[in-house]
Amino acid sequence: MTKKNIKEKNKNFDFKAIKDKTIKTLCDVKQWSKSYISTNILFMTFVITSLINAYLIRFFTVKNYFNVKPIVADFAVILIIGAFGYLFKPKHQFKYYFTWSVLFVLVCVVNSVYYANYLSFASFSLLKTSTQAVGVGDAIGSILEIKDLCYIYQIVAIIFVHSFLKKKKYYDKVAKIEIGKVRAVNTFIVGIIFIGLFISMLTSKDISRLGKQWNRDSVVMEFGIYTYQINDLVSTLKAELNPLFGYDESAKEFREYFDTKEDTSTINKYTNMFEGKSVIAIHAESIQNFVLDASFNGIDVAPNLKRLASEGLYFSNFYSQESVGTSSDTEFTYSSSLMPSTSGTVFMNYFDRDYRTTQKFFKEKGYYVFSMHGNNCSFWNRETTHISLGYDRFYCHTKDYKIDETIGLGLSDKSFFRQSIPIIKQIDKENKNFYGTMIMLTNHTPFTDIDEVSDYKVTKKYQKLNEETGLTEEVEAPYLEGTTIGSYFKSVNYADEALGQLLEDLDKEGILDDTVIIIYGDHDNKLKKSEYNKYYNYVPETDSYLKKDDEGYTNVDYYFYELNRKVPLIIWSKDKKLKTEVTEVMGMIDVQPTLGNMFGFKNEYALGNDIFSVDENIVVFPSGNWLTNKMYYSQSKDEGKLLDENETVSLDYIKNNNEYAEKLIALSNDVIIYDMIKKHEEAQELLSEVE
Ligand code: GP9
Ligand code: MN
Repeated sequence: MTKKNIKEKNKNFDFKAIKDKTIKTLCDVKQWSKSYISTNILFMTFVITSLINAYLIRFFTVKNYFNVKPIVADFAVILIIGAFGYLFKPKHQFKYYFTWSVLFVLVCVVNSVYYANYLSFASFSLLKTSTQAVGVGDAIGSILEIKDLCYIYQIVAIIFVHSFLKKKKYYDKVAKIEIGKVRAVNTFIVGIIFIGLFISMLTSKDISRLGKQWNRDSVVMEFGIYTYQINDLVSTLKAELNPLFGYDESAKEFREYFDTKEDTSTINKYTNMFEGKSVIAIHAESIQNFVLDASFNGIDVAPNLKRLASEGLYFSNFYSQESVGTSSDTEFTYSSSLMPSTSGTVFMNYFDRDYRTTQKFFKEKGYYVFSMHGNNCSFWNRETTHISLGYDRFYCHTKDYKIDETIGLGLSDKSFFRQSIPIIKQIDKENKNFYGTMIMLTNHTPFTDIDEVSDYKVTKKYQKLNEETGLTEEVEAPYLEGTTIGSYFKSVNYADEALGQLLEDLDKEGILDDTVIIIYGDHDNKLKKSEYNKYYNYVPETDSYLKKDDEGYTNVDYYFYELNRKVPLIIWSKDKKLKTEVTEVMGMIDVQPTLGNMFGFKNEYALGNDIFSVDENIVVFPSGNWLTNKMYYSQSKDEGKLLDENETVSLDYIKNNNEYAEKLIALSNDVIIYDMIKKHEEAQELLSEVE
């Protein structure tokens, strides 16, 4: 045999052996898979349906269809939870998987509804606010969509599969071969392997976001819905326990920040301008800024707001910084110059802390400080929190008002204002000065009741050629009639009329002569992008909408939507017509320092700025996103939009602002959780006593 032949033979031999081995392995795998599948049907139904639902919820909300990370994370969580099902006898496993299916479906449905209404994911911390759930219940109910319920098929599927298996005596057969503990351990180990794989895909930013949990969208985008919800449960429990841990480190950061903080406040032309004047601050529910420019057939949506804005100080680039606490977060941020808390809400969870509020400063000046609201006194825990914020009295609901006209969530704004006049008159008589907050209610989502009381039309009239007569005539296209955004405009128009009436009545009583009016929109209207598309892209001639490539098309994309969420802030007084528009970007957190400058008080623990003392301001949102006069930056997307595309910013600019945003949120949260202001003051006092 030649050398060549031997080589040839060896080669043939090796190849055959490998081939046989491969075929055998494949057969084994096939056999094993067949037997695995036929004896794990219920478990697999649970895994597959849970996985599909986890994908669906992201599909309908954050829309990151092609990201593998959340799929791996969801799969790992499902496997680990599913593994424990094997610890039950086969015939009892259904109860286990059924219970988890119901829980998972609940997570998906609740988050789907919550996202549709609040563009964020639900939090266990809000369970504490169960009274609020009742309050906004009708709002949510009317916006429930089919897609919110599609997840329920999982429960149907698991029941169906179970009854089928029962009929086929499947559980008895499996009981004979299944060693539950082994399957549980094996499945658990596979779950852990997937967790390992998932962790290897994570960036340090992802991990820090999971820890902080304030960027809910990006947690769901990267970690999937189940990890998000489990993590949320942990951080909600932590919120209860937080004050017990981590104080020293946070106190150090707090001291460092305030010790090195440079005082940017200046004496400017607004300093002490309104010292000694009374104040009525109007919390304008869901009033967004763009309504000031809106009109239908030549009739303004909000003529009163427009007039006040043109006569007074009008902040036209002003943003709310609310989180899950919506109205209550705005009340807090407005009053304290702190950000909302990152878990739970200040009004429900951290109301008993010592905050340096505008209300307390006015009280120190001898003002009578009160608040008024037509809705339930306990909503957002206001009855308690308002007192701890420094109000002397909270006039609310049936305690102080006759619920004689109901629109949407409760007492109509017109009736609320009408009934408030005699109360304010009395306060004005009994006190030299007062500071009052009036919380409006009618313009609250879903705006559906308004059609019954409003005759404001959201149609579009246009000229059309009558081909028979050859003359042009006016035709009315339906435009926004019957749409949610149409109802919103009607509702804003109603709220604006109510405001106009209030000011007229206050004037008649002589109260406006010595009172400054502050109006702020508390947050955006929570409408979907598709509603804005109806507003911006309507074609009356064809009763249809412009398409992407059509001339004049407005693309309501992510950035358009976010930038459009701004709300009005107006400071107006009858005798001082300031007629000034302030275009610098400004957040709710900046209101207290700005008012402080005008009314003569200063909160040394404020995290915002007097807008007249800064050259370039930054608005940080609770999501970690931020806005300057140059750009809007989304931390969850890790990208931003330049407001003027001809300008540029450096990478350092973005990095520094990202860091600032994270620092601000964390610091503010520490102040809230650890009652830092009180503790710091106590420590200072002790120190001065020792000295
Ligand atoms: C309820 C009202 C609305 O009293 O302030 O609260 P919101 O749902 O906007 O937080
Ligand atoms: Mn609100």
